[in-house]
Amino acid sequence: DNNKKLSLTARIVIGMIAGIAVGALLQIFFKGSTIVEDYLTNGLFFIIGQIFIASLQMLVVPLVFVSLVLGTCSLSDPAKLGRLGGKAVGLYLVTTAIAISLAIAAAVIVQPGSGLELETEAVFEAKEAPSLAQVIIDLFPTNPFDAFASGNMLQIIVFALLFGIATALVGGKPGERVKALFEDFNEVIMKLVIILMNLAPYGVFALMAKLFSETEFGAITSLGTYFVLVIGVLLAHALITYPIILKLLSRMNPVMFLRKMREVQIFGFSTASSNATMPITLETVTKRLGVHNSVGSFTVPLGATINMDGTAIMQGVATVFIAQVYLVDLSIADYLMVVLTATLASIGTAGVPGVGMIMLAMVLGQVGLPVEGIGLIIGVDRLLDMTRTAVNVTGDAMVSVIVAKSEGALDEEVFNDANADVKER
Ligand code: DAS
Repeated sequence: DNNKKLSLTARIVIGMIAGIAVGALLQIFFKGSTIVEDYLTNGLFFIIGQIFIASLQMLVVPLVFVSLVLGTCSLSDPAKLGRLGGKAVGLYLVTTAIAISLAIAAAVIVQPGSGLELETEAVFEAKEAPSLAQVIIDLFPTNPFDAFASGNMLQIIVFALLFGIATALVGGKPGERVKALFEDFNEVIMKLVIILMNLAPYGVFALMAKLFSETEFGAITSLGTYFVLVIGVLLAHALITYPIILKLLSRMNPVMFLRKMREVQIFGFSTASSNATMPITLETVTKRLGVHNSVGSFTVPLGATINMDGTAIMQGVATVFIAQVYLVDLSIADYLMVVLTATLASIGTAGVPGVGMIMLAMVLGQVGLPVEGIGLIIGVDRLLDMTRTAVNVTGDAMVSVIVAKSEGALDEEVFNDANADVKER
């Protein structure tokens, strides 16, 4: 029965640790062996890892559309949506601003970049940060099927909201039938999510084994202070800021919250993609944390797209670090511009691997720092990307709980039940 079978979380943790161990051993004992490289690192591990991530991403668009239409047409009154949206977006922006301010303060105190002479690698061109007007205009899909095909998350969210509101307004037989249809679809897709979660130990193993068998950790030593500082602020944000905010705004138990978020954080860490992790975030938020689908189906996809506290933390530290290496003195106004640009830049970009570096180019451009400064830190960014993605998804879940609680849409019994939904897994 259940307690004999290892819990899914345990199996995923074992998969992660085994992957790291195997990868490290291969790097230590079989360095440069083409057999290992061709048949394992770039062979078996690569294939299994990519299939695992693809299978998660495969579910994102159908899951977001179906769960959000269902969630929206289940709302008692559509006016609630405005309140919900306002609270969610407000909290996402505030937590991101807190995150980046923490990061800048820490970097100004620790001075990770002072006295460093580093050569830079070639980097990409800085894209202009999107204007707020453009971001708002881009929210509305001219063709929903194109939004689906390109995975334009914000446009899918807007279309699903409109479709759900219209379904609720139609009411009567047609409304009921559409709602019933989406309820059944949602059950099926959620079952798919559970099936994929059971494949996670192997997928996480493969991702970790590949990463640790090929990553040169030497670069970290020369950027040690920068690397440790980013990790430190990320941990502080997840283990101190979030528990304080959760306790203050929802009175729910932060320890129970973080315990239940472990799996989601491992998915975020191993995939380095909030988007790919979204099905797990949504399943955990609704089935284990007790957030009603009418809230979670909106706040989780929205958060995965516009809420990236971990990314903002890296950008805060990286900006100060690069300014220090290039001996540029940033003023308070510059730092405020960094906070504003990083927050705005995170709204327009989806949660996929490496997007933080691309947004960093926008931030540097806005304060007149040399974009090639990214070349200094890109070498250690993979591990930092994984860690900050785990923080990003934690923030999405936390805001979902707070908003649900404030809307009376949080099942506190489920939240406080350590074994909620374990049997399903
Ligand atoms: N990997 C991004 C995410 O999925 C974060 C980042 O690139 O900074 O949230």
